[in-house]
Amino acid sequence: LDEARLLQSLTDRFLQQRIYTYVGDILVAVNPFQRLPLYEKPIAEKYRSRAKGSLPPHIFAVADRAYQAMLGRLGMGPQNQCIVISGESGAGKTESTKLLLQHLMNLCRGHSQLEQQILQVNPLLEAFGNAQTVMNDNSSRFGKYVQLRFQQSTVRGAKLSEYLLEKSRVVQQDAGERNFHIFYYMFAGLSAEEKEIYGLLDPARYRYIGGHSGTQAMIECWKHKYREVCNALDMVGFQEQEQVDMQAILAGVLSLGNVSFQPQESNGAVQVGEVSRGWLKAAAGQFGVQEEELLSCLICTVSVTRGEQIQRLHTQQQAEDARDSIAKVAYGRVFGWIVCKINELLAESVDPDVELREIGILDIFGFENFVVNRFEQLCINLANEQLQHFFNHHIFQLEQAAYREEELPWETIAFTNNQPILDLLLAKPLGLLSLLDEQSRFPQATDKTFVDKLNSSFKGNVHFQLVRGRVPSFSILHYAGKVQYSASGFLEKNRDTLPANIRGLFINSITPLLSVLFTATISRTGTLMPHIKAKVPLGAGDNFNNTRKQSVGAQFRHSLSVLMERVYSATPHFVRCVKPNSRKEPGVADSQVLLQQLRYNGLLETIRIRREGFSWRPSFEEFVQKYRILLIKPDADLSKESCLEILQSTELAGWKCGKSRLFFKYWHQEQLARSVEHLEKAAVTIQKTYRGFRCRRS
Ligand code: AD9
Ligand code: MG
Repeated sequence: LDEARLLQSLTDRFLQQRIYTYVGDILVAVNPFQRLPLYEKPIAEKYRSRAKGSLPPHIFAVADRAYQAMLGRLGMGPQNQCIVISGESGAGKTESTKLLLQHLMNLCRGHSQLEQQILQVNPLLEAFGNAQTVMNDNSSRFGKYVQLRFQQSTVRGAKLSEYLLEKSRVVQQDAGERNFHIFYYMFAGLSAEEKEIYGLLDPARYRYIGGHSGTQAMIECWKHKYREVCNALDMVGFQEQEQVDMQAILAGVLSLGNVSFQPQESNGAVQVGEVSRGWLKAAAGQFGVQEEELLSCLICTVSVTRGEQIQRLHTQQQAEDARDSIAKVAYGRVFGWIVCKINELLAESVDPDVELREIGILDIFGFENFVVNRFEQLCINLANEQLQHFFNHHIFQLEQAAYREEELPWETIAFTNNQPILDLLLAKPLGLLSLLDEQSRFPQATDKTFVDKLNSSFKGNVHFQLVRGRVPSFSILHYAGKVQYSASGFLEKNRDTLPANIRGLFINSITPLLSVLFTATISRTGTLMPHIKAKVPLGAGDNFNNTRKQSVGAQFRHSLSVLMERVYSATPHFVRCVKPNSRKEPGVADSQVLLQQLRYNGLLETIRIRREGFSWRPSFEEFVQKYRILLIKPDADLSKESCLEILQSTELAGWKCGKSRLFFKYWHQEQLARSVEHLEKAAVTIQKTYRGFRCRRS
């Protein structure tokens, strides 16, 4: 099998609307960009406890396999599972996640309230965390890891971890992009009276949503989505007052965005004109704070040095930055709070002694390369590098190391290891993020001095390129291609400081939710802990004026390493999403676009290792314990000889025997499971017949 044939095969299948293909035990999903009749109930019913090879490849089969494996029905004992979905922006990760969740809930079959709540989490998160970008109309602007917790076959709880929401989108979007969906949904879905309550006017007037309104068809769709969000909020368990407060904060953010400033007058303070006063008043009203206090946060910074309050007046630029910081922090905190609230509402309530098993699903923001790439893209692409590394580690490194250790005859398969890129970004103390932190601590440092530092540190590094031009920039050669980053704003975004007076302003808000958001901190387990003095709010991604500041880069690095620990400790299932073309068109396969993804995904090497490799490697003891039933010899000793005896009694071919374990292809496991099933059925039949025979005799 070569590259051309793999491409041909995927293309042919795609054009016949067969979008799913297995590469060994990895599922490749080509985005159809249209609804296909693949997910109806009768089809879902088929993918229930079925051997993988017996039905066409499907995302439901991945869910089924993870579920069966979690329950220990695939011969390895019950184990935590994780499903890792990767692919560039717009490739179909979030859609795949939804289908996986839907099928997993279907497999539990309890129709419980919890299952319904879990399914409602997605529309909620998408409304607040997704937005239209040039690469995807419904692009995830945050990463998420959903952990479903099971007690035997029943789901008992769910936990959500959220990674780095792209808060900057609240205040700025590039051409062809939009703000977070929820803003448009609100305008389309709120009644005239409700809009009046929230002080919302014509959407075309708001700067933060770029004056965008939509076509009539879009507005209809948004209206429908708004109702979906409200239903989801109700279903998951958000109180009515919380929902009202949440929308008031969002309306306040929009009004605040329209406040503009004129240059300083003689007293040195920036001026706010008549029209802006109106917007300021509206924002203060929605935030439940005093207009003058809000104004003071915009036009000056207050700091306390040796017990003395020092007031520093803002320039026009600083006032605009303060306005945008308030908008970003308010939105970011609402999002963080939604996630915490979901975690509180969906947490399992079981006896701590009950052992729960877990299936995690990872859906992050895909690899991005825009015309202008910023700090956010660097973080997003770093997360994708990590994931690619995990994939390589699991598929190539671990596997080949195991063959060597067990002295199996094996010809090493080369793969592109992206460790050098991870080192470039993450190494301490000389990786890019560390250098950024170091520069962020110098008050005099600028984005330019940061790039100079990078240029001198990474001279000669093949993954780093210097870019000459007016704006300080640099390029990184990622596993998925070269990306040029504009360094403007890197230092500020990494520091992400929030002046103490802004925090004070919101703590004193009469809008209960705002006050909670700024008093509470978010614990390391992702729950909201009100009235605890804020330390470093994890996940919320912003810093207060306190001594133990942690940069955004450092927080992100930490949360990525926690995530990696989680996925490394579970049995992974991989779904590789690919985009058939860059124009979001159904039925069009662009071979260049496809080929590029197949190459950087390492799919060709994956095919080789999957064809030649052995995905299931039980020890001799494990194997005999599980399959001695096939010999009908309960006392068979746990030795290599017993293993061979068992295997000779079956028709299995193509397995290998190492020093301490056996090596099987993934389908062997299914064949063995079927043999056991047959034997058990036969035993039951014999028992019944024997009983019937005894009855008749007596
Ligand atoms: V990003 O990294 O979050 O920007 P994703 O998540 O990989 O990206 P997403 O799942 O949002 O991409 O898919 C993009 C669009 O493709 C969706 O909005 C759908 O319109 C379309 N899509 C993807 N998968 C399917 C599918 N299985 N069936 C139908 C699909 N449409
Ligand atoms: Mg997505």
